[in-house]
Amino acid sequence: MNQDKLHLIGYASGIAGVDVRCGEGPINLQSILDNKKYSWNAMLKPELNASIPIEQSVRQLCESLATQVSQALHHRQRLVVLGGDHSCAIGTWSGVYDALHASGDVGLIWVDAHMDSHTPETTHTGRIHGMPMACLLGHGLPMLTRILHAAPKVKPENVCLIGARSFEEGEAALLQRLNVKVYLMDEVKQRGFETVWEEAVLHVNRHTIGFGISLDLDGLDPHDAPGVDVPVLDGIRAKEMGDALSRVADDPRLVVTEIVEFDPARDYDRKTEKLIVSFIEHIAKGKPHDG
Ligand SMILES: [Mn+2]
Repeated sequence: MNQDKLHLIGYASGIAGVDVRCGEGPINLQSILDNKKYSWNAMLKPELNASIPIEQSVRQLCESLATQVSQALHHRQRLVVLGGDHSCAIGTWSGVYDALHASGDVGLIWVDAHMDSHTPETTHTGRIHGMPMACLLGHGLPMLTRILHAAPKVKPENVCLIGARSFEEGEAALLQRLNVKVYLMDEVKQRGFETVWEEAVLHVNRHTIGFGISLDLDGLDPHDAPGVDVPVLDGIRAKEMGDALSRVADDPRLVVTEIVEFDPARDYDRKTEKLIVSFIEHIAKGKPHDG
């Protein structure tokens, strides 16, 4: 196995989000990324069958993703998961849990304009892409919280949210009750992204054997990343995010990076597409893990 190669998994689904065309994101990226530099482990697609409820399809897809992620980690591959809507996080971090929980807990930095911490009790839209953070913390539909294992996949003290600026009371209340560290966008602007990011890296590494990144592109400023379904003004600048990814790419504690919510149909000038490619290149330049 070539340990230098960066491995990619596509979650080609937008069925849990606002616009199903979000599912085209990883397919679009697969067509332009150089196959000599990257190894695609899988391109997961939802079963299109109107008689299956969406949550059932999402569960199946996330279970496949979790299995793929776990296998990649068992083979010590350096891995990036590409969405697709953010429901893929349920699969990604369930797979990380499956592979690593015997060794210890894994931390998670979640960059997002939203909190994604709704449960069926608090959601206004019913969409699962607004629920993955809650699911991973063990709150929500059992069919989504119990993928591969019944246990919660991350512990609240090991999670950091960065960039939130559009959220509802119910989900904010859940995160507050669980004492999850949240850097609202106001704080990011006041203190600077780099400062907040470095603090977050320390936070998620305090009690863990490593950490992951879940990057929802809508956490970025829509001027920099227009190709998303739920843009919110005044986000993190792409340059700062890219610099942060460059800095952590060499960090042996970085387990998996996930980049989600790319919708090519809403992109213009291929701006978001080029940005994602540059992010993946930053991560690919990092040193491979010691065997
Ligand atoms: Mn999200």
